[in-house]
Order: sequence, then structure tokens, then C-alpha cells
Amino acid sequence: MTKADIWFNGQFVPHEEANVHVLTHALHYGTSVFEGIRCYKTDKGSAIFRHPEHMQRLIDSGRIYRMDLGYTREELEQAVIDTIVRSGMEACYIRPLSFRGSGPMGVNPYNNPVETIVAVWEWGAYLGPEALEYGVDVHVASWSRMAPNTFPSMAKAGGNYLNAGLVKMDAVLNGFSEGIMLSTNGHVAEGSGENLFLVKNGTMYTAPVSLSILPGITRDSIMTLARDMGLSVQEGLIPREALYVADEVFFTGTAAEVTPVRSIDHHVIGEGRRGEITGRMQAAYFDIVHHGNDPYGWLTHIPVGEASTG
Ligand code: PPE
Repeated sequence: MTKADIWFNGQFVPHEEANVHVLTHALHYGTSVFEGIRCYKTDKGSAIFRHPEHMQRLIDSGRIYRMDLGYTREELEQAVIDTIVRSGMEACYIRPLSFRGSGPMGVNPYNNPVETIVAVWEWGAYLGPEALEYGVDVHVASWSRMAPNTFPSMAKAGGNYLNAGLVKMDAVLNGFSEGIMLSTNGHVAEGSGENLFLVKNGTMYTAPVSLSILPGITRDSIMTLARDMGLSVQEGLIPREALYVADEVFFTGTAAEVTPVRSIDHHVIGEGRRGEITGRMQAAYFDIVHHGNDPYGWLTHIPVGEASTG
């Protein structure tokens, strides 16, 4: 794996030297916000998918936690572009992270500096190499998504992933690829690191943002693509058992892209393979990020690898 230099508070530092003190506030209290973004090698060159939307979500996550990141969205976008170009990677996963650094101990984060980094690395298929084609076997998690008014789910905050980590470990220990979390009232919410769509009789259903899900940017993209294909997409409360009798279920996320779900709690979903609408959604998404066909203006092209390819 390429150990690319890391952008750290405005300076590039070698991968091995991008370290923090053990009294970093975020280590003790989970006070960090982050993003996950992909840069694709499209047929038309390297491009970042929905770059401004991701960086705006980072700023908004910070705002929810009263963290002023100290950079404009444009400056953060440029930091990401510079990090990728410097790395020479034509395709990568991008991880911007802002956190409360070292300073006084105690829950109050106000006197701890807000620090920001951007790291990039290679990341293949998130749920396994065959997942995109054949789908994944998952279960319903015994841990719920956080209740409203506990942790703000619209913020992509480090602390939220303690819950996600429990869900993921349980899934793996039980031989599944992923866990689907229900809301505290028992409605289908999302995976530990993905949003979820269910297809029944040609209509697509997904949980509303008010159900304490992360408002995924891939979710938003898929809803737009589906509606523009003339499909009906409804945000609403999905009972757990609707999963078992669905025609199709799939996950969306930056890392997971569009991943079909093959079985849930050992119930085979539909035909037990990638469904027709899931296939159409995948194809539409990959047409943008692999072929660079971009009618929505979702790609930010960046000059990486151009010197060698001419
Ligand atoms: N829900 C959760 C809880 C979540 O973490 C993600 C992204 C999504 C939905 C999808 O959001 P979006 O990427 O904007 O479509 N999860 C990120 C982190 C994965 C990880 O293991 O780290 C990701 O996909 O980058």
C-alpha cells in the first residue's frame, strides 16, 4: 500500500510522522468528525465523486459539535486535491478528519485546538471482492442505531462509530458481512457503514433522515438516479420483516458503493442474486464513476497521473 504524505494542519508530513499526543482530546472523548470520499480513475481521468458535498458535510458535522474547522470549504477541497496529486494515486479513498487535539483534559472540548488532516489510501471493494456482483449475507444487528436526541446522526462523528463497531464485530463473529441496524422503535435504519434500500414491486424504499441515519451522499445520488429513470423512491418507516419479503435489498455508501444484499438472517432475498433494479442502480453509478459520464456535474476532475499518460 502506498504510504502517501498526509496533509496535517496545512503542511504535508511523511506518512510515518503524522502523529498525535496521547492526551489528544479525541482519543479520550471521541471528539472528531470525518469524511470518506472516493477518487476514481474514470475513462476521462481521475475525478473525485461529489467533492463539494462531502466537504460541506465535514463542515456541517463540525458545526453541530461547535468545532470551527478554521478553513473554508474551498480551502478544504484544495487540501484534498493537493494530497491526491502529491500522492500520484490515480484512484484512492480519501479520509479528511478534524479533531480536538491535546490540551486540558476533561469533557469540555472548548480549550482544545481543532486539528485537521487529510489522508489517502487504496481501498478496494468494502464488503469483499465478490460482493458487488454476488451480494452479501447479513443479519439484523442486536444493537440499535442511536435514539434521536442522544447523538446527532447527521454529524459524521468519530464517536458514532463505537456503535457501528459493535454492530460490525457482531456480524463478523456470526459469519455475516454486515449488520443492519434498526431504530430504537424497531424500524429499518441502515448498515454499520452504509445506507440501505429495499425494492418491492418496483418501488424503492429507504429510511428517512429523521430515523437517526447518516444522510449518505451515495444514498442521495441513487435517489436522484432512480427518480430520473422514472422509478418511485419513498422515504418511510420500514418494518423489519419487510426485509425478509423484499424483492431486492442493497447498500449504498462511499466505501460500499452499491452492494447487493443476498440474504438477511438466513432469509434469501428475492432470487438470491443481484436484482434487476439493483443492477440498474449499480450500472448508472458506475457509468459516472468509471466511465466519467457525468450529466449531473458530480465529478471534480483533478490533474493526477497526467504527465505519464499525456
Ligand atoms: N451510514 C453510515 C453509518 C456510514 O458510515 C456511511 C459511510 C454511510 C451511511 C454512507 O454515506 P456516504 O458515504 O455519504 O454515501 N461510511 C463511510 C465509512 C466506512 C468506514 O468503514 O470507514 C464510507 O463509506 O466512506
